[in-house]
Amino acid sequence: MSVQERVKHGDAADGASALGARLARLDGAAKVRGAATSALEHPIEGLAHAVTVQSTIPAGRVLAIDTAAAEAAPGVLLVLTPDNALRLASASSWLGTPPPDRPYEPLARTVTFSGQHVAAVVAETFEQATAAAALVRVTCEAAPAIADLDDPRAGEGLPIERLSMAWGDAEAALATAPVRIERDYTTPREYNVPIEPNGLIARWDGDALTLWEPSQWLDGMARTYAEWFGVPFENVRLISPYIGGGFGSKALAYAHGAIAAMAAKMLGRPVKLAITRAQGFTAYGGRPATRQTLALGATREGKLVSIVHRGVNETSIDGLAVETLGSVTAIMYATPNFSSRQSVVPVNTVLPGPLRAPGENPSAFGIECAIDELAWEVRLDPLAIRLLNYAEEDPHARKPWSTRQLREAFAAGADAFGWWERPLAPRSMRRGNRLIGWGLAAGTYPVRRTPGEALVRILGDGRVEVASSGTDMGTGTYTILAQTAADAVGVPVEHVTVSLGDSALPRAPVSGGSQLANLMTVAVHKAALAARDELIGLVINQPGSPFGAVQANTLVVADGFVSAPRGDGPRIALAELMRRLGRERIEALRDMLSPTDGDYSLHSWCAHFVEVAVDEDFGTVRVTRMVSAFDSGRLYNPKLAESQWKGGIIMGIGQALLEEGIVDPRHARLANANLADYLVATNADIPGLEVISVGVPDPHASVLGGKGVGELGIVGVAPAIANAVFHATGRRVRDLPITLDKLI
Ligand code: MCN
Ligand code: MOS
Repeated sequence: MSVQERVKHGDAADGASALGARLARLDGAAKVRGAATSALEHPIEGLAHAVTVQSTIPAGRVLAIDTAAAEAAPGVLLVLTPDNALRLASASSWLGTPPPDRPYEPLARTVTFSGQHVAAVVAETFEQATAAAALVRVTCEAAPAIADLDDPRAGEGLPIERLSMAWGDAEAALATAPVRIERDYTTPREYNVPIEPNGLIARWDGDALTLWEPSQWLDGMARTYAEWFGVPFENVRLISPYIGGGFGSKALAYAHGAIAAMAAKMLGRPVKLAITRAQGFTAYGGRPATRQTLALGATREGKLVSIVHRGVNETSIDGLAVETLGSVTAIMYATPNFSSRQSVVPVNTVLPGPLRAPGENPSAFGIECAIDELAWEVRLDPLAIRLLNYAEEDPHARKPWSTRQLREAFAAGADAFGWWERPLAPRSMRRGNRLIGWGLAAGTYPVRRTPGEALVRILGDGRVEVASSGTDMGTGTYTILAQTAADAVGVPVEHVTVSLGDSALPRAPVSGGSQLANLMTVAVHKAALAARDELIGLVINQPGSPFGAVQANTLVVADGFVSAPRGDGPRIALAELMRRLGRERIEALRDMLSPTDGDYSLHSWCAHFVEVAVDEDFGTVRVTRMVSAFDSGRLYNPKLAESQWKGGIIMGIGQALLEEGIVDPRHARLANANLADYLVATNADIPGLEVISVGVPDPHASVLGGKGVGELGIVGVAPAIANAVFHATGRRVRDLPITLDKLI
């Protein structure tokens, strides 16, 4: 269906396709018809296939690798081990910190986790490589391992001083507070399992490397490959126009990428390496397990006087992953005394990575459960205690909020849910043998900003092109950028072509931290206005111009035509003007910066209201109803923003009730590295979800008024469900997921 037809079918309100309209995804048809080619589907001539050999021990040394049998197996082209591997250089960190001056070894000699790549086999077919990989004999000397946070060898951990936050005297205020609670909350390892598994095709042409690899950050990943192989950045081209989700797992280049690119270089042939679903649990890390202790001190009326917070998360033995557990704790509620400290505990796992709302998500689980426990302690309604302790400014940064429509979110959510009917005491509602409970929790996510550019080009035929190395994970980037350019230039949205997902295009920041929409719309808006203004300037100044007598800034560009302000002059199509100018293109490249005035604390906010039904006999929990209200500022496309919020909520329901990486303490190995045993939410787990926008344009977050959307939805869902389960059953489950064994 063309955009025009979709508009007629009511996908876009009032035929509007401008920024803010409910335009359906422009890439939607290609995605559902299978026409959106995934990285690994690219038909590349002469492809060889790589399969890695993984360690079966969690810690120790590789003593010897016997490759003879594998080398003799049918179709085998190369068996890679640390001994014949190419020498690679270390790459800069995620934040661009220069690399240490030592080689990077994607095949490990020293094993630090079970599943680590220690060798790789490249063969003519995937089946031959898989069969030969099973013939590689690895001899190891095992060392004692630390399985997880509960391992007696784990120790107290390493403090992360830069995350310490304190004001007032939290310990003293806690000690004298009339009401005190102190509780521990834990979240297990959780994994990124997007529908499209990771993997890549790597091909060298001389010293130029082309990679077809799903990517949330083409620029950053291309830089990593360039540094590993010691070639200029321009020599690396990463191509990723469509990706089947990532949730944080596709922002960086991993060891398997280095292995595939190395094999391709050594063989002089393109190499494909597909990460299997099982390998998706060890080829990159998910959210680390976390433990938080929250002590709240309050008056008898429920007003906070102190919060003492301690958080710890797992990291890997030789890498640092920090899940910022105090991030929501420090800003959600007003308290005169506060202290938060964080530490990490190295365990034998792959380096944990980002998973939808890293930091904020588990942080909210702690504080949003704890405030609920305090509410019950002082017999106050959970919404009332949140309003009583509402933070009128950022309590940590001591700055005004740019916008904080959290009160509005509470009100709108409560009204739509019917919260006001809620009986205070737990176990007061039931339907047959099912106990009914209502819970709520708030969430937040910061507005982040990193640099980048976008290019907008008006073509000779009046069409408009947008180009950037940014990505669309299913979020809607293609669509909102077409809307932005159409608006700013003044053409119908179907005259705009958006090119994304190619590192050769102007550099974009990571599609992570819920920042891409705000940053890219600003850059495209600026570039589109610049290109349009240049066109108008040229038109007005052309000898014999029909608009020669008109003031440039009064000309109207709309629907692909330029006309005089009151419609009393000529009305000429962009294509015709370009022809008269003899121009094939007019283009502008602009950055993503929004001018800022004043110093504000920038965040998006939400409130989730949940009804659960808990089977009294079996302890099974079902979410039966949910209403969530969001402040993401101005929405660039409400249809897509709502879909993003719902996606986050669905993941949050899975997190609350199902998702749990189970570590076998004997082998420090994940026991459920597959989608049959690592459960994510399916349609049957999800009730009707009502989402409400209460945002107002935030001029400080972006000149276009938007705040983050993609990660916000998940934050606060798990505590809202835990709080509802308490209300249903009177049982407080502080360890996710809330499974039936914890309730019976
Ligand atoms: N949007 C809007 N109005 C705004 C802001 C955003 O309408 N003011 C809409 C747009 O359609 C935009 C989308 O929301 O494309 C997401 O925008 P934003 O919040 O800026 O997030 P990013 O574009 O940076 O996307 C990344 C974010 C993150 S960090 C994770 S994790 C995540 C998420 O988006 N992973 C996803 N959503 C996902 N959605 C899908 N389908 N798959 C993933 O892997
Ligand atoms: Mo999102 S976890 O920041 O990619």
